[in-house]
Amino acid sequence: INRKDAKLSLAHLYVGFIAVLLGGIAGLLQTFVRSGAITLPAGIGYYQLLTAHGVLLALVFTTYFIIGFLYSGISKTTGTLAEGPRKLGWAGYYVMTTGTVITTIMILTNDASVLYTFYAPLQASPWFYIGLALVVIGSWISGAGMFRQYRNWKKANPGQLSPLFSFMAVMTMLLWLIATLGVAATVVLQLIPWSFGWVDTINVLLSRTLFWYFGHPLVYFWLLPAYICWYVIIPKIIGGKIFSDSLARLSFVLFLLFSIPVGFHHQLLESGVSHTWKFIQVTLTFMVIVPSLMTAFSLFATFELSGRQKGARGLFGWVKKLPWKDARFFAPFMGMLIFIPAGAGGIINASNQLNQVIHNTLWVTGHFHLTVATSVALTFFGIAYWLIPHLTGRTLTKKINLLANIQTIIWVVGMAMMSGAMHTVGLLGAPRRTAYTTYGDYPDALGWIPYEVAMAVGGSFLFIGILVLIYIVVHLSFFAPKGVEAYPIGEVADQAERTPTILENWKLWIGVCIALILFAYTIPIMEIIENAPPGSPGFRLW
Ligand code: HAS
Repeated sequence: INRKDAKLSLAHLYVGFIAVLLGGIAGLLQTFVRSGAITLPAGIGYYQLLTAHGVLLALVFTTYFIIGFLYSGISKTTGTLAEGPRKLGWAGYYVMTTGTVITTIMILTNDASVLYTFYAPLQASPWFYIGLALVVIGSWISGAGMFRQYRNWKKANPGQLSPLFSFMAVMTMLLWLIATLGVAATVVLQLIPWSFGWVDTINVLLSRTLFWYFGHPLVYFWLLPAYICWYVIIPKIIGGKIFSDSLARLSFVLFLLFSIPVGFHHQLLESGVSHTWKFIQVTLTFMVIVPSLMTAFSLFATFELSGRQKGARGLFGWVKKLPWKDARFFAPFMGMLIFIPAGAGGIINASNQLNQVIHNTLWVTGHFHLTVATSVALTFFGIAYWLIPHLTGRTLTKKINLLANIQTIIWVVGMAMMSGAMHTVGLLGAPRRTAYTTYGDYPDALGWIPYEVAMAVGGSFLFIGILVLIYIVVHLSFFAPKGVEAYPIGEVADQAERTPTILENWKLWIGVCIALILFAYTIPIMEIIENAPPGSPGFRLW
C-alpha cells in the first residue's frame, strides 16, 4: 500500500505491541500473586496490576491493532487514502494516544485501580475517565476517516458492490461507534461528575447497564477484524477462494444487528433488572451465535473446496492440503480451532441457569482468555507476520516464519494450561479477581491452589510467547531483509451466487439496529432510573 498510508498503520501497530509487552508483564506477575508464589513489592496493588493488564491488553492493544489493520486494508482495497481520511486517521491517533498516556499514568500511580470494566461503584481519578473519553473520541475520529474514504469510493463507483474488506471494516467501525455511545454516556454523564465530586451519588445499576451495553459489542469489535482475516485473507494464503461474498456480508450485518441489544447476559445476576428483559436479551444473544456458526460453515467450505481443487480425496483429505508450515495461516488457524471450545463456553455462559454457576468465577476469565486472548490474539499475530513486513518494505524470512510457528505453539500450550485450569477451578467455585487467599484455610479454597499454580505455569509460557512475539515484531520492523511481502486479499469463488445489493443498504441495517436497541433497552433503563428507592444513592441519574 501507499507509503504514507503504511506509516499511519504502522504507528498504530507499534503502540499496540508496546501495550502487549507491558500488559504481558502485568499478566505474568498477576498469576504469581494469585498462586501465592510472590508478594508484590513497592506497594504495588493486585488490583492495580489487574487493571493495567486488562486495560493495556484488552483495550489498548486491540483498539490500536484493529484501527491500524483496518486502515491498511481500506487503503489496499479502495485505493490510496485521500488527504481528508488520512488526516482524520492521524488526528484520531493523536487524540487516542493522549488519552492512553493519561489513562496509563493514572493506573501506574494507583489512582485508577478500577479494573478494565471500570463501572461504578469503584471510583478512579477523574483524569482516568477523561483519558478514556479521549480514547473513545479519538477512535470516532479515526472511524470518520474510514467512513469518508468508503463514501468517496462509493461515489466514484456508483452502483458497484464495495470491496469486501472495506465493507467489513466500515461495519466493524459502525458497530464500535454505536456501542461506544453507551460507555461515553456513563463516563461523561455519570463517572466524570461523580469523580470530580460535583455530585455525591451515582446510579450504580445504570452505570453497569450502560457499560455492558458497550461491553458485549466490544467483544465483537475485537472478533470482527479476526473474521475479516478468516474470510478475506486466509482463502488467499491457502491458495483458495472466498466461499461466498454474500454469506460473509450477511454475517457482518447480523453482527451489527444482534451484538448490541444483549448486554444483560453479563448482568443475569443483577437484581435490579426484571426477568422479562433478561429473557429477551438472552434470546437475542442466541441470535448473535448464528453469524459465528455461518462463519464456521464458510471456513470449512473454503478449506474443503480449495483442498479438492488440489486433488484431495475422501471426507477429510483437504486437511492435508492446508499450508501448515506457513505462519500466516498456522497462527490464525489455531485461533479458529480454539474458537470452537471458546464459543461453546460462551453459549454456556449465556444460558441463564448455567450462568448462575459460573458468573464471577475464574471460568469467565478462562472463557475470555480463549476467545480474545487466543482466537483473536493469535489471528492478530498471524496478520502482523505479513502486514508489518508489507508496511516496512521487508520480507518474512523462513527462519522468522519458523519462529512464528514456535510462538503459536508456545501460546496454545500456555493458554491450554492456564485457561484449562481457570475453567476447571471456576466450576469448583474459585472467584475471579481476587488476590491469593486461602479464606482462613477453608478446605475448598485450599483445593483451588494446585489449579492456581497451573495457571502460573501456563502464564509463564505465555510470557515467553510474548517475548518471542516482540522479537519477531522488532525484527520484521527494522532488521528483516528488504523486499516485497504480499498483502493477501482473497477473490470470491466462481460458483458463488451474486451478492444482493440489499446487503449494502446501510440505512436499512442501521435503522433495524437502532430499533432493536430501543426495544431491548428503553423500558429497562426507564425502570432502572424510576425504581431506585427515593432518597437512595441510586435514585439520581448521576
Ligand atoms: Fe463471551 C463473558 C457469552 C463470544 C469475550 N466474554 C465474556 C467476557 C469477555 C468475553 C471478555 O452470556 C468477560 C467480561 C467481563 O469482564 O466480565 N461470549 C458469549 C457468547 C459468545 C461469546 C454467547 N466472548 C465471545 C467472544 C469474545 C468474548 C468472541 C472476545 C473476542 N461471554 C458470554 C457471556 C458472558 C461472557 C454470557 C458473561 C459471563 C458472566 O456471567 O460474567 C458467542 O459469540 C460465541 C459464538 C461462537 C461460536 C464458535 C464458532 C466457531 C468458529 C470456528 C470454526 C473453526 C474452524 C477450524 C473452521 C458458536 C467460527 C476447524 C478446522 C478443523 C480442521 C477442525
